[in-house]
Amino acid sequence: MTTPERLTLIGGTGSPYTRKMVALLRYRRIPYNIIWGDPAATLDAMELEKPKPIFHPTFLFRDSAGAMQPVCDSSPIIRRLESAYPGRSVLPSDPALAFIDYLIEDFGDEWCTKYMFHYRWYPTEDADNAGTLLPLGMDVSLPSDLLRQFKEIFTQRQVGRLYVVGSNDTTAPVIDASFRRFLAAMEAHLATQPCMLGKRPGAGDFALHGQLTQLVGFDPTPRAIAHAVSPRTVAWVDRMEDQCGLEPQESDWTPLEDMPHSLKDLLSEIGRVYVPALLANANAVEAGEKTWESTIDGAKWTQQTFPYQAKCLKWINEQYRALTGSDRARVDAVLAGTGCEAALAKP
Ligand SMILES: N[C@@H](CCC(=O)N[C@@H](CS)C(=O)NCC(=O)O)C(=O)O
Repeated sequence: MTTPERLTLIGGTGSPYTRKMVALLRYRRIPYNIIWGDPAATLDAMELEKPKPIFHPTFLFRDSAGAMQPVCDSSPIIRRLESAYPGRSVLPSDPALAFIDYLIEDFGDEWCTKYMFHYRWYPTEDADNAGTLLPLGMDVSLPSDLLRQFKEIFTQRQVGRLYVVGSNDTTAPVIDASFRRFLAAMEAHLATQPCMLGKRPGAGDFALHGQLTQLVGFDPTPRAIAHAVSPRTVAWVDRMEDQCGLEPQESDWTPLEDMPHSLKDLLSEIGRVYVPALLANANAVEAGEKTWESTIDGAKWTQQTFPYQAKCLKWINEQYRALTGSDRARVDAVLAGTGCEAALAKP
């Protein structure tokens, strides 16, 4: 009997998407080999062609001809793994619930990452921490003089990129207020059930977990905020790291109609900050503008246009339109008054 091949991925300890996927692989009991390192350098050493764009993590999938294909982007990879490895699904079987999970996953990947990047490089103390630890995460034996050089170059580059995600002196208080409201919503929600949509994790839990491994476990400023605002979230991040011992049942998804009110608070945060950003970004992509400006939570927001996030909005709408009329009505009832409805108005 041949043992099935272990799945290989390349990524970093300081990468929220790597941590999202490692936790997911553990929960799904998918045998994996992780190579801690830079995907581009690792693929070069393996003489494999690099995907464009290349991200942490990069997965290696064998194609039908038996060749290794490097693949990036966690959300489609999650769907691919669902068909390749049956059981312990992270996608709720109720399509209406699956839509809410999708929305939470997208928010985790695309908005919570703003908390992550902002706190990592905006406060001096955090930039100093990341500048030292990220290169060491790639090579713990890095000689000290090289570490100093890397730290300087890398910190300068990342701090210089803050404006790209919309982090600046004007938006810093908006990002901070959003992070605190998000944590307060998590605190209330986790007091009612251990996962976002019941007693078993969905893709959305893993997306939030990935970003929170950094916000709680790596960067000092958001760590202190998380400990002060939501001890339940702090404990949740550690538990989510390895859920291989959970035996999920179908009944562990909370029926949409029985969700605690705290889910609404989480969705309201998505509607308050992420949905306006998605809409303004999509308009900018349509108009061919390289940057966009909008009002988010009452403050002026400027950032670079991301074609990828216009696709996110399109995918959300495709998922929504694929629902039957009655499931759409169930989703509408949950989203009513959260501000998320505005994302679904695109033709
Ligand atoms: N949508 C992608 C995003 C992954 C991503 O943005 N990864 C970051 C690191 S956490 C990255 O590799 N950025 C490119 C770079 O830093 O050069 C996913 O879900 O996997």
